[in-house]
Amino acid sequence: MHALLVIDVQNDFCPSGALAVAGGDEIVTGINALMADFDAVVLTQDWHPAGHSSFASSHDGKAPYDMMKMPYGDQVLWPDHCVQGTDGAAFHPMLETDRADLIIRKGYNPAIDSYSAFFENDHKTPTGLEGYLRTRGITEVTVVGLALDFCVNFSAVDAAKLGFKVAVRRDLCRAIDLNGSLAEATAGMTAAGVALD
Ligand code: VGL
Ligand code: ZN
Repeated sequence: MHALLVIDVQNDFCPSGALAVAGGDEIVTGINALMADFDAVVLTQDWHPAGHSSFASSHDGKAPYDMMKMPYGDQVLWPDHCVQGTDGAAFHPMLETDRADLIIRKGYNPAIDSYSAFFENDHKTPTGLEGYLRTRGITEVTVVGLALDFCVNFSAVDAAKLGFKVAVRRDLCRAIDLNGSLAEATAGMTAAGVALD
């Protein structure tokens, strides 16, 4: 059984959004077309409370894209984005959300960011997605969405570490590419055994 995992195709990651990823909206039609080919479709939604610890605005003297040491490791500080209930946190209006079997939210813990669909950024706290996929008999996952070098990357690597067979369709992803993050993500996914299509 094979699941399509659609990562964070939300307004704030599309052009004119708060954390716009170049070309983020170009992948929506292709993702919609892919949905019918899978046994399960799962969407993730970045879903932060206002004042989230990953926002630069939550820390005196910090600017977006600065780094900060958190108890769980290094964290990029982002512009405020995907605040729960806002239009920026909503899915892109053209994304066929009605076809999703499951929508899983992440990043709701004020103190920890969550790039991966499987674990928060402490790499320990589960989101519950692993159990959902296993109990549905899923062994294989194809990952698409935003952003390739952050949430797609962490989700794909965690899925591979958990023993799923994983492919990333890079034509249906777009990257932020911050300080070499895309090259690092590509190397990390390859090392983890993720097939990069
Ligand atoms: C993401 C940065 C912050 C992503 C989410 O979806 O890749 N990136 N929050
Ligand atoms: Zn976020």
